[in-house]
Amino acid sequence: MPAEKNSALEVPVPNNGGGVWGSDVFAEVLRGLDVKYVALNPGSSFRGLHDSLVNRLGNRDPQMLLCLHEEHAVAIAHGYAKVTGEPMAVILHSNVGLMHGSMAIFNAWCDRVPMLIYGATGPVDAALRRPWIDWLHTSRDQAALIRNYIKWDDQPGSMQAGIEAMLRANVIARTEPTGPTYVNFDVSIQERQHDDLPQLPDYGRYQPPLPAAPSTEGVRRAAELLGKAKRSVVLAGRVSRDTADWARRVALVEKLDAEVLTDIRIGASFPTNHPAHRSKPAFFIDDKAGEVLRGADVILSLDWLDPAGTLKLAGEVKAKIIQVSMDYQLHNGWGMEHQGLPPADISLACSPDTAVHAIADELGVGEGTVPEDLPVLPALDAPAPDTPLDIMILAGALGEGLKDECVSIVRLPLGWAGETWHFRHPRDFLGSDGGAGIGSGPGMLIGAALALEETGRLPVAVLGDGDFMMAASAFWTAAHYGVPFLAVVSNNRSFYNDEVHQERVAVARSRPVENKWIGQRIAEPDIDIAGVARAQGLEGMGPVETSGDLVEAIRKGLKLVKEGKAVVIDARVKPGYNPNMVAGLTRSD
Ligand SMILES: Cc1ncc(C[n+]2csc(CCOP(=O)(O)OP(=O)(O)O)c2C)c(N)n1
Ligand SMILES: [Mg+2]
Repeated sequence: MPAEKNSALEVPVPNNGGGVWGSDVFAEVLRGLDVKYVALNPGSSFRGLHDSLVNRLGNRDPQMLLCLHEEHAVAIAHGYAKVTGEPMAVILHSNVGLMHGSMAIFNAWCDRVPMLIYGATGPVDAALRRPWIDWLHTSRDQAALIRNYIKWDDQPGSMQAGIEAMLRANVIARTEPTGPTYVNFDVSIQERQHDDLPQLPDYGRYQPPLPAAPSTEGVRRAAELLGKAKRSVVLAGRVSRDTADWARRVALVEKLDAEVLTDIRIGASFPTNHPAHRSKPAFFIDDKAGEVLRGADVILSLDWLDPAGTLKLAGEVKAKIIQVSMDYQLHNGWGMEHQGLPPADISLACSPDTAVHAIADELGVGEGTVPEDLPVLPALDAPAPDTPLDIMILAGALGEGLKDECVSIVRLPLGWAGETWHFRHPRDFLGSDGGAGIGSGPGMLIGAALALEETGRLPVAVLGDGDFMMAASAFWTAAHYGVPFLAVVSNNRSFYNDEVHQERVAVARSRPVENKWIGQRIAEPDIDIAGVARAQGLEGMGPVETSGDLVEAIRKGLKLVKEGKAVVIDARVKPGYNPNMVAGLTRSD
């Protein structure tokens, strides 16, 4: 668990009294749940809880992370959970803060990360409401705003009920498949005084269940099918960040002599430089991956993000399919993030790594070799220094600039070509935003960077300029709390994804493709990305326009990151996506 951030910061003067208040109890429970940080933007609906965190707990365990927008607070918790697998707490002010946070909650939900979201409402008892503002910020069934994309919510009616709600929300958020939960505290319950602190729970007795085991019969049949297969394919999907799980996965693949596909929307799941790895991690499978799937006789889907969509893209696939996933438990009829319904000849209802261990045990596969923390391995040579930047040249320059460094790639932009870089460890790459809600990159980078500090890895992100600007005010939190990272903004001065779409529409309608940039290009004036960073206390560098200048900026930036600084480099790139992404985005079926 990462240590507290900047221990000299935001230390309250000692408080030795003031009685016991409802929110003091909730703050104590938060500490009891072993939550290290609570990301928030303030609001009067939780002024009681805010006071308790500062004056009862002394702003430690958990420590507050002040954010300039609720969307950033949630994104920070999201990034943190992607590294640790642990939930961070977030507090959102009444209905308005919840509305601000909601897109980021959707991203976290789609990405299946645990998160403890707390909220507050004006007094449920109308007689207690202050004129005007308490009425504005009280909604009936506030959680209805987000209920379709969280696992559980409650609005407890008393302090005692609040304790139970917090315990239950914690268990549910951490139970696989993990996800966000929401507890909404009535301001009056927070601000009610009590004679004594109640008996606090024995937290060890309110833990998530042990991992569900797959059916013995299912594992036996899966092992038999895989053991006999002539050409098996493993779809390495939403697996854990655990190195022992990674080792066993690789060992199983080697024993089966299987082929493996990985996905750039989720974190590193298999060594991409392994001889069994096929094609490249991508948003949409390409022809090569399709060929692999069409040639398979057995496919093992390890909670692959979209097996039905992948099969559709591949064409005629004859293989028997073993589907490992518990994701169906979260499918609720509102969102379609469950994707198409895949066929399955054997279905194992457990986490993908539990299945891997069980199948490996059945086949007598050893533990495998735990991966090491290694320096980056780009798959491109360094480009000539005077080459103008595009997304491919940027990848080559990044590799050169980060040479010999052990980093975690926290985020890659939409146009990234998966073949340009290798991942050899679960922390080499953390994947994407889950819900494709733009404006999550900065917050998720900060949360991941916070969690990565103890790993010795340097957090590195390549962010789209649109993503960067939508959430630019997230960065102040990194400067304030001293969270180091290197962010390279792949600045094509456009919401380029949508230029791709306008081009498709123009072609289909025989209209001028030359107009695709209108309403998309972020130019005239060009944004001073480095200035936006500097204005908030970060180190801002650039703009750079060539490979050589980017390599130099990265090297300078790395020195600063190692001194604890958050660094942003503005890399001006020619607009463009890799062809596979363009094809996937613009398909009509
Ligand atoms: C909240 C939200 N608004 C709009 C979109 C539509 N959208 C998808 S990608 C994209 C462009 C993102 O721009 P940038 O981060 O600069 O990436 P680029 O495509 O230019 O590489 C937009 C606007 C979205 N997915 N989410
Ligand atoms: Mg852009």
